[in-house]
Amino acid sequence: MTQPIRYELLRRDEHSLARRGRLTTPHGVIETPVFMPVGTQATVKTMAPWELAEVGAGIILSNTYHLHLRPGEELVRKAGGLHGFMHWDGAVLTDSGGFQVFSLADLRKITDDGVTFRSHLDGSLHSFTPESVMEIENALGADIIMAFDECPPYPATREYVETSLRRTLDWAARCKAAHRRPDEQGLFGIVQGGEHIDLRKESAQRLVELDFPGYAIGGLSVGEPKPLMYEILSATTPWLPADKPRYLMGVGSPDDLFEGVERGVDMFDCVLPTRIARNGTVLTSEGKRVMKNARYGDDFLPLDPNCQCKVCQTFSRAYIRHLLKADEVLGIRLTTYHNVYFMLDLMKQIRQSLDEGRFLLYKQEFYARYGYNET
Ligand code: PRF
Ligand code: ZN
Repeated sequence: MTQPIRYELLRRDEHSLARRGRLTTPHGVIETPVFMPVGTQATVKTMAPWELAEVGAGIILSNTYHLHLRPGEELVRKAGGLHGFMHWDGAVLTDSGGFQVFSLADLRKITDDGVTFRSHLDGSLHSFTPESVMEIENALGADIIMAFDECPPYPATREYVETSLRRTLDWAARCKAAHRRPDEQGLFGIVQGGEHIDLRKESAQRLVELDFPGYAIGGLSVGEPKPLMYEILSATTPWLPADKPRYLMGVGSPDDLFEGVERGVDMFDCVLPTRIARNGTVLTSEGKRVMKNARYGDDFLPLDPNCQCKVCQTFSRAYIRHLLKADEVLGIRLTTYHNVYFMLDLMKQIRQSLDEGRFLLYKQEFYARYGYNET
C-alpha cells in the first residue's frame, strides 16, 4: 500500500522548533508551513476555485458536519467527491464534525458510541459515530480526513476532560479500523487533553502508537487566554514524531501563525480572513483596517500598498468602501480575495524566512509593523 500523504522535513530552524517541510498529496505538493482557507460548505465563501488558485491556495478545508446535513455525502460522492463537485483540483482536508456538532448542533447527547444531535438547519435527528463519520469522509473524498473527536469546552473540570480524552482515543482507533480508502485518503489523529499537559502528552503518545500519517492538535482556541494556548502547544508538539505533519485546528490569526510555527506546527486553518472580510475588515501589513470607516471615503490608495494581489493592483480604498457601504456583493468578494491572499502570502514569507534562517527576525519585523507586542 502506498501512503496517500507523505511528509518530507526539509529544514529545522536553529533558534526555535519551526520546520520547513513538504507535504505530498494525491492533489498536489504543498510547501509547509501552510495556511488552509476554510470552505465549510464546499466553497470558500465568495471565491471561485480559479481565484483560489490565483491567490496561491494549495489546500482548502471543508466540513463533514455541514456537507452531511446539506447536500448529503451521497450527492458529493456521485459528483466525483469534493474535487469533482466543486471543481477544485488542489488538495482538500475535511474536518470530522467532532467540533461543529459541539458548537452548532442542538440537543446533543454524547455516549461512548457517538453523538446524537439535532440539525441546526431543520431540527432533524442525526447521529455520528466514528464508523459513520469515516463513511461520510470516505464518500466526500478529501485527500486528508480527520478522526472523529470530542473537543471539550473551556473551562471544563479535569474529570470531564479525562473522560472525554479516553473516548476520543477510543474513537481514533475505531476511525482507523473503519477507514475504507487508506490508500487514497490520509487519516489524521487529533490530540486533545484540554489545558492539562500530562493529558496532552498521554493523548499524543497514544495516538502515535496508533500510527497516523499526520497529527492534529485540537481543543485549542476555545476561549482560553492566548498565553495558555501557546504554553499547551509548546508542551504538545515535542511528543509528536518529527517526520509527520502537525496541524493546529481552527487557529490562524497572523500572530497565531508565527507563534504556532515557532512551536513546530506545519498546518493551520482559520475562518478569520474570510469572516472579517464579510464585515468589511481587511488584514494589511500595518494591521487591520475597518473599511467602512469614514476616513477611507476619499482615500485612493490600495487596501495595502505593500500587497501584490490583484485587488490591491486595481482598486482604491474609496471604491471598496463605497461597495461595502452600498451592500454591493463585489465589496465582500474583493475584501475576501485580498485577505486570503494576505494570509497565503504571509505564510510564503514565513517559509522564505525559514529557508534563509531568519524566521525569528522576520517575526520581530512583522510584529513591529503590524502593531503586535512581542511575546
Ligand atoms: N476538533 C476538530 N475540529 C476542530 C477543533 C477540534 O478540537 C478545533 C478547536 N480549535 C477547531 N476545529 N475535529
Ligand atoms: Zn491585496
